[in-house]
Amino acid sequence: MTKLVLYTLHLSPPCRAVELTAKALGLELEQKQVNLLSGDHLKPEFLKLNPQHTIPVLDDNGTIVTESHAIMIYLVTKYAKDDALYPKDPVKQARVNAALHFESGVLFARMRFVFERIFFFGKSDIPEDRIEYVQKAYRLLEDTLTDKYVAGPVMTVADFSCISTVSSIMGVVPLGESEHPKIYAWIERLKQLPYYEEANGGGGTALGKFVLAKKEENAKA
Ligand SMILES: N[C@@H](CCC(=O)N[C@@H](CS)C(=O)NCC(=O)O)C(=O)O
Repeated sequence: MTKLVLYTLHLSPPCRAVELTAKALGLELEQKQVNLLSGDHLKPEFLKLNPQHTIPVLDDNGTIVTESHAIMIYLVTKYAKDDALYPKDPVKQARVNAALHFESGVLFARMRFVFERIFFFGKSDIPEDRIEYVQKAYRLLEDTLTDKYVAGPVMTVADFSCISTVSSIMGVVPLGESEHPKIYAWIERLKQLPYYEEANGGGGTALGKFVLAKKEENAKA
């Protein structure tokens, strides 16, 4: 019997991307909560699992897999009935990989540049250049969405990755609907998934609200 344990925190976008993947595959995850604010990720027992002290981390019967993109690909490769979510075809796979790297190197990186300023540096402002940097990422995503999904006509793990971040940052850096119709249509498409709300919807909105509340708190301090 497979026992999959996920070290996670629902507020964290990459953790939600893995949750979406597990739901899509019908896999059950035993969740172990890692509270980043109280420093659980810096404790020796967690550092043994992931010396880079990031979540999510997957423990599959003793096999440790770190990093959300690697975990999603691992789960699909090992457990999926077909390769739809991460195609074996090299051309299709290259497009999915490109979208995954876009999430990691552009969307998530630019979100982090805003959020960590509030969380870890106690600031109460978001400089204009950081906002613009996120808005430029929105534009890149809008232009990338030439099909129904980020890597083509079929939904893949890259959609789970990108939506987990976009749904978190858009509550803090506004995403104009008239300028980004393709992003809004894509979000609506993903919202139709029966497991979307549980795996990502609430968490994305909650992270945005959490950041704004912390920003207010920092302003009063
Ligand atoms: N590229 C990584 C990013 C993971 C990441 O940065 N996770 C954040 C939470 S959203 C974290 O664990 N931060 C704690 C730290 O960096 O020490 C992934 O997709 O897994």
